[in-house]
Parts: sequence; C-alpha cells; structure tokens
Amino acid sequence: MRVMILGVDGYIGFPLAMRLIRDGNEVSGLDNFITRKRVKRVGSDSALPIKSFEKRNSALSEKFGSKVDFYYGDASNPLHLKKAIVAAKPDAVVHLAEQRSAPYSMLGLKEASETMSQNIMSTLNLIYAIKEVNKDAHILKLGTMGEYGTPNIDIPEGFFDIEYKGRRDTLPFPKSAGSWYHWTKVHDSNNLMFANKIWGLRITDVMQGVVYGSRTREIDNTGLYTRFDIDEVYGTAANRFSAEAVLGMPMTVYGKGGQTRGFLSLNDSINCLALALKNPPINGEYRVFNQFDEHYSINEVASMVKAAYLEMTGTEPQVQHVDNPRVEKEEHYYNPEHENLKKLGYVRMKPVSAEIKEVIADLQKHRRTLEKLKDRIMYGVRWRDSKDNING
Ligand code: USQ
Repeated sequence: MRVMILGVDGYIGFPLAMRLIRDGNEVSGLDNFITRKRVKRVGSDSALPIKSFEKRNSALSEKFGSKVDFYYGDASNPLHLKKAIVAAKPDAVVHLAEQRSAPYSMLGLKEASETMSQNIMSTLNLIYAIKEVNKDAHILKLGTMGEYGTPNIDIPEGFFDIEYKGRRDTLPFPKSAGSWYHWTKVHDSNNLMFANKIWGLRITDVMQGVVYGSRTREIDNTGLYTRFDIDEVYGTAANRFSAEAVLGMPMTVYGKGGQTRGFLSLNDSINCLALALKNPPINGEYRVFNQFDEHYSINEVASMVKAAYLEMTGTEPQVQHVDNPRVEKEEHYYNPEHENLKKLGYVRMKPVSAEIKEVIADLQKHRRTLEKLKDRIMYGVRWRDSKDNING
C-alpha cells in the first residue's frame, strides 16, 4: 500500500513511518518541522535525543532497505499539500499534521488562531486534494477523545440513537471540548462528515486518548527515538509524571486529580493506526474509532508511575495537587465505548507498568538533557488568563 503521513516528523508520525516501512508499505511523508520550532519557542526540547529528519530517514534505509519519500511543506498550505499528494499518489493519507497541544492553543489569541487555522485548514485542504486527485483514497484523520468532553452519560463511537419528542434518529454524539485545540478537532470532524456526505470520501476519524510511552518495536530495533516532550505545554500527563519522578520533583496532579481520560501507549497507538489502514472503510463510509486502551483518573496515572518508579529505584516519588491551570471537571462520570478497533483485532501489547518502566529507564539514560528542561515543567498557561496577545 502507498501511505502518506502528514506530520511524519512527529511523536506518532515517525514511529508509524517505521512500522509501515517495516511491513513493506511505500511510505511518503510531509512535514515542515513546526513542532520542533514551537517546542523551542516555549523554551523546551525533546527529553530524548532525536536526530534531524534527514539523518533518521537515512538510518531507515540502512535498517529496513527503504525510507520515507519526503516532501517539505505545510499541510495548511493547499499548494504544498496538493503537490505532495499528486506526486506521491497515496492509497491512504494519515493526517497527523495538526498543532496538537491544548495548552499551546490557550496561551493567547495568537496561538489560538494559529491552532484554528493550521488544524482546520489542513483538514480542509486534505479533503479537497483527495476529492480531486483520488476519491478512493482513505483519509485516516487523528481527532481526539477530548472532542466529547466528559458528559454524564456513556460516550458511543461517534453516533448514538436518540428519541426526542416521540421521534427517533441516529445522530453524531454532541461534542463539548475543553480547549481551543480540542474544538479544532470537533470542527475537523464536522468537515469530514460533510465531505463524506457530499462526495462519499472514505474516512476514519480517530478519537484518540492521551498517548504515553517512548518505545515501539521499531524504536527498540533501530535505537531511533521519537520526540518525547515533558514541558507543561507539549508534554502529556503520564510522560510528564515519569519525568518528574526521575527529576526527583513531585508529580503535578492538577486539582483533585479525579479527571478521567482514555490512555493508550505509543506502541498500541501505532498498532491501531496500522490496523485501521489494513482494514479501510468501505467506499462512501465515514467511521469513528474511539482509540484508547483503558480509562484512568489522573490520580490513578500518578499512582501507576509512583509504583513503577518505587519498584525500579526503591524511592517513592511524591504527588502534589497543584492549582488546576485548566477549566475542567475534576470529578465526573466517564464511560466511553471502544469496540471498533477490538473488532479489527486490537489487543494491548504490554501492561501499562511495563511501558512506564521503559519510559523511566529511557529518561534515566538521558538525565542530563532532562535536568536542562527542569524549569519548563511548569510554564504557567492558565485557561482563565488566556489574553488577546496580538500587538497593536
Ligand atoms: N494533567 C495533570 N497534570 C499534568 C498534566 C496534565 O493533572 O502535569 C491533567 C490535565 O489537567 C488533563 C489530563 O491530565 O485533565 C490530560 O492532560 P494532558 O496534558 O495529558 O492531555 P491533553 O491536554 O488532554 O491532550 C493530549 C494531547 C492531545 C490529545 C489528547 C487526547 O496533547 O494531542 O488529543 O491528549 S484527550 O485528552 O483524550 O483529549
């Protein structure tokens, strides 16, 4: 299969490229390295060493006999995207080229509008490029479980049956996102559903939970790390807690810590995306996968990291309930369905504790780099203080 990955230099993009190449697919990719730049802009960097894209791509040739056919470009620029798609002629496009940080989108109006335009425009550009170049190509789009918010009822996979004033229908489940970033994914989903309705495009809209972990089978094989962010803006909960434990800092649980999310390891995320590509939607289908393994409260995540670190080192990390910089429920009902990927054969590869121990071991090996990023653990992005930061 010919697969194009938009955002091929990212946390998920590069490991996915390795997996698809190892499995014998022809892989092309587009990136403009904006995540590397944005993370530097907030004063941080990957806590695990990552080589330039060129270098790691050459390493792929040596290891797997094939590499990514790379296009430098910005997916939110319609010309860059269309040119790459025309040249690479993909059977499937995996769209990972969006601004992926909720805190970044809440820094101020500048970052909110950057997130809105990059995310919504890149998806719209992709819809048009696929419609014009190859209507049969599969769009595999990364959305987020955060699109649903935390409603007080079960969350289905995309659609639900509803009865209202005596009439019944099957409708998209109402969305209630918690940051400008998460809302961009809602807007993307609406646009994808509409593109499917009018042009019959084949779409998988992946509602992915919070990803953690530093390894995949291919990272183990090649020693080529993917980026690993631990700062407040780009790092996610379990990865940050592991870094905090290694640094001897208390784990920063926001507020009461009863906030509950779906979690998935990096390795499982790659497995799920590969499964979705192998089992594409039928012609004219728009389908939704809730892509996570288990849901845990943030307190439970902190406890799992604590247990793993204690077992490895004999030292017990502390937990600190810091003032919640976000506006979110800290105690709530949470029960999302996640059957569609299991029906395709998804099973978790390793226990959560094993994944966390690998993260801790990797961070311990790169302790010097981690120490340099220590003051980026808290950056101070407060949802309530997001300002109009456009000069003039
Ligand atoms: N949290 C803490 N302490 C921390 C960091 C986070 O308590 O040090 C809490 C947050 O308040 C939140 C939860 O952990 O309740 C998740 O936060 P996160 O930073 O791990 O993840 P989030 O901002 O929700 O976004 C991440 C990815 C995003 C993806 C999303 C999936 O950055 O790209 O879409 O996870 S989901 O959360 O299911 O929407």
